[in-house]
Amino acid sequence: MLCASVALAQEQPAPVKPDADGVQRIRVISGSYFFKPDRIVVKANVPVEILASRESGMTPHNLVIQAKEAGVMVDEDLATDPKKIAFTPTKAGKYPFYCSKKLPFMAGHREKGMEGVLAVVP
Ligand SMILES: [Cu+2]
Repeated sequence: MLCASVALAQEQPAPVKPDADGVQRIRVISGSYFFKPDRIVVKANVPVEILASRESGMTPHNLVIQAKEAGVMVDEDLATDPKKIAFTPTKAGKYPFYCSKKLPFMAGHREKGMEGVLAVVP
């Protein structure tokens, strides 16, 4: 029981602290082939702004979240200048985010590790 709760505590960091205007802001950096952080915890029904960018280089990356049930549909190409991605998740749950870029006959970026979890808590 103790072990289980310790494991759970490690797996579930505290939600992003909202700014004074009530928006949960988080900076996400992408690169070949990662997202940092790869785990984002936010509260449901509170506005979220992800400020997302990619490292310099030739490789294109994007940020995709397909969580229709939570009202979150994101598909944004990322640049070295941070891009603001705003949404308000309406339903608790764990939703994957990933990069959908892929060259023909190659493993996609998601398979190479460009994947994370958006955890929405009540
Ligand atoms: Cu990518």
